[in-house]
Amino acid sequence: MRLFIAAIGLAALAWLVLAAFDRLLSLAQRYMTLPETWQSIIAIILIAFVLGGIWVLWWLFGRRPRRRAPPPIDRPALQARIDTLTRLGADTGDLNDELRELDRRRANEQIYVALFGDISTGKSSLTGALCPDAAPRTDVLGGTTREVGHYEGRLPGGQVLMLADVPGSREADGEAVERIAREEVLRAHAVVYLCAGDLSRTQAADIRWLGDFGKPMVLALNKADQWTDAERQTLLARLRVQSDDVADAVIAISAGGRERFTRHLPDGTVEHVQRQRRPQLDALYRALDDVLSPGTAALEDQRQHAVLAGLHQRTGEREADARAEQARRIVSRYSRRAIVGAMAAVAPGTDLLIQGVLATGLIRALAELYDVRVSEVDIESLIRQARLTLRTGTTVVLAISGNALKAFPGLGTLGGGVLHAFAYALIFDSLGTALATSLAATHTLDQFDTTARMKALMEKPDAPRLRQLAALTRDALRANG
Ligand SMILES: Nc1nc2c(ncn2[C@@H]2O[C@H](COP(=O)(O)OP(=O)(O)OP(=O)(O)O)[C@@H](O)[C@H]2O)c(=O)[nH]1
Ligand SMILES: [Mg+2]
Repeated sequence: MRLFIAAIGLAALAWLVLAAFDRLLSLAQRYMTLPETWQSIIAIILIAFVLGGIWVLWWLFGRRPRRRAPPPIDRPALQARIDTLTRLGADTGDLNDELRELDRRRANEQIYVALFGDISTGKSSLTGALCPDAAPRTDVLGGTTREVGHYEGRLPGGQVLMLADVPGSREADGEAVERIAREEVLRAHAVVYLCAGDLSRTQAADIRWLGDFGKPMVLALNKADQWTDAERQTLLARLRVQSDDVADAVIAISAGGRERFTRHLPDGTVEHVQRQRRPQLDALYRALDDVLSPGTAALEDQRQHAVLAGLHQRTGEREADARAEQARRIVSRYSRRAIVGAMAAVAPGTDLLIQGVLATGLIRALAELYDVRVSEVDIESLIRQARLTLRTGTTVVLAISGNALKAFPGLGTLGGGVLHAFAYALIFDSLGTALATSLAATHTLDQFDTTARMKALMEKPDAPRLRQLAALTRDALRANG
């Protein structure tokens, strides 16, 4: 049957192709019979159509750098999430400041261009070259710029720009300044990414990061005076490949910078001289003209998009932190109950069995915190799995608890049963912490992932955690008498 349908389909297709061909032939024949002037007019129109089609295809697929625009972020929804975080006690001052800065820049209608790149690639030198009145500090030492500086510059065509000179990336221990730099880069309408040779893996990742935010971007190979023409061309070709065609333009420039040399004078004395290298920025002027050509309104839309996408990420991180903090409180509350429960048991056995009611409460509370729906059956099977895990680890848990008692002598004085109380604290804390991290990572109740994490936490607790559990056990026991 399928063969039959396929045969009919093929026959219909062949008939259509033949008919189209026949039509084309008859059109061609009629064309040949037309007077010469008509023939020329039709030929010109046809050629114009073909050229127009090629141009549209090139415009659609050829020229555009390969970039994905981030998904649009709903600002009122984002604001609501930030407000919820504020109510939960999280520090959201910087998130609100970012929104205010977004509005402030929209109102002042200035075009911002950020200079971004690794330390010592010449960002401050380029700022100095583009804004002759500004004098940002530059030095051969990496990490010279420590904060964002704004300088007004003007392109040869007359366009006024606000340049942002930001601290360089990849300085040892420079995560904090690097974050400041990235946040500033997202606030700009366009970015000039500076490098001084082949891209390292981290530099290529920076460029992809910019591309993911849809940033208009020029990749500039600086210090081009250090290379011959041929070397420069080879480097530029390699940069295009390494940057995965994400940049709007890949160019070579010379920001200038200072050069130091020694001069031997006729009287035999030696002089150390510093002078400014001549900047070569024509390619940059052309690339910036091109990148900024969509105009203020279009660039501003893109900018807002990127800032909101960045804020969405930061808010998400803050939400994850706030949840983790709440999860810690829940786990601590249940571990405390487990300690009290252990002491209340008439004769605590050596078989450490997870206390079903408490474990159910803990699992429910954490699942609710992470918005994961769980059924009775899910909870039952997680507890069963946790008990199985525990059975093989009982001796280890008791040994660890025994050692912890010796390490925290205050506990030993609290009398019998403390060993079990501490063991319960370790078990509940391991189960709760494991479940919270598993829920955060997988967004489902995965009993195998949870119990694998639980086993690791139970059998290899680190010293600060043991200390904290010892304190919890001591306080719970003292409070209960
Ligand atoms: N040969 C050459 N050297 C340059 C050029 N531009 C800058 N330099 C030198 O590169 C060094 C670093 O320049 P900076 O402008 O301080 O670099 P930066 O990117 O601002 O550095 P950080 O602020 O530390 O991130 C200085 O010694 C400059 O003189 C250039 O076009 N050619
Ligand atoms: Mg600098």
